Amino acid sequence: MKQCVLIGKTNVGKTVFAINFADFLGVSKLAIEFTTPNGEIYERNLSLSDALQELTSDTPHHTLGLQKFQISLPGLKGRKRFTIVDTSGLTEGIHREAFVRKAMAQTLAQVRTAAVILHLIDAGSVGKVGVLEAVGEVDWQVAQFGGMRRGYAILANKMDLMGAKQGLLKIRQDFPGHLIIPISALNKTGFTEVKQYVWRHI
Ligand SMILES: Nc1nc2c(ncn2[C@@H]2O[C@H](COP(=O)(O)OP(=O)(O)O)[C@@H](O)[C@H]2O)c(=O)[nH]1
Ligand SMILES: [Mg+2]
Repeated sequence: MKQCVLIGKTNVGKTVFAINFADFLGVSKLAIEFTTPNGEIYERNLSLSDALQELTSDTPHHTLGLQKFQISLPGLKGRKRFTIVDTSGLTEGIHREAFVRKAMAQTLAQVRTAAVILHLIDAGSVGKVGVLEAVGEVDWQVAQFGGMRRGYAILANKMDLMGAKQGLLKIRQDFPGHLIIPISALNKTGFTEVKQYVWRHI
């Protein structure tokens, strides 16, 4: 099964995007396969609203390990099935907790085999705190790696926040040559374009 991997710094909205994108694609219940950083696997069924409540948070590193679920995407030429892989957030430098470091290594391992890599950047914070704090070395690294292959796009998230327009301009300046799709994971805007992009690469 082809995989669409969500990657990016912690708190940029990867998990909100995963759940709301599933909703947008017509999924009403999620069968989520969790893989802990230690490699243990278990499955849970969650409604979309329970998933949003339990799995997203404004404290960093709420998602540790991988959360995968299957999506069936309807298109003109039938359906395509693929797996969305929500990953733990990347941080700058070497994190002090071994468990978090393990989770990050696990995230990077997913990227190698992914058909689609969606790299989320928080455009709302870029406008607010300046690109240096919101976008880090780790984002440049991901973009450099992603730019060498097919199926890599940047999602400029939180476009509903004040200052996000300015943030988007800055992201466009700083990541030239990449496809950048502005979205609000919270309000489900920009999702049609993301869907078309995923469809083309799955
Ligand atoms: N305003 C706004 N907040 C968002 C958006 N997407 C996510 N958030 C918030 O950002 C925080 C982190 O979201 P989460 O999905 O857990 O981030 P993750 O660590 O990348 O998985 C939560 O408080 C979300 O409600 C968005 O599009 N707009
Ligand atoms: Mg998360």
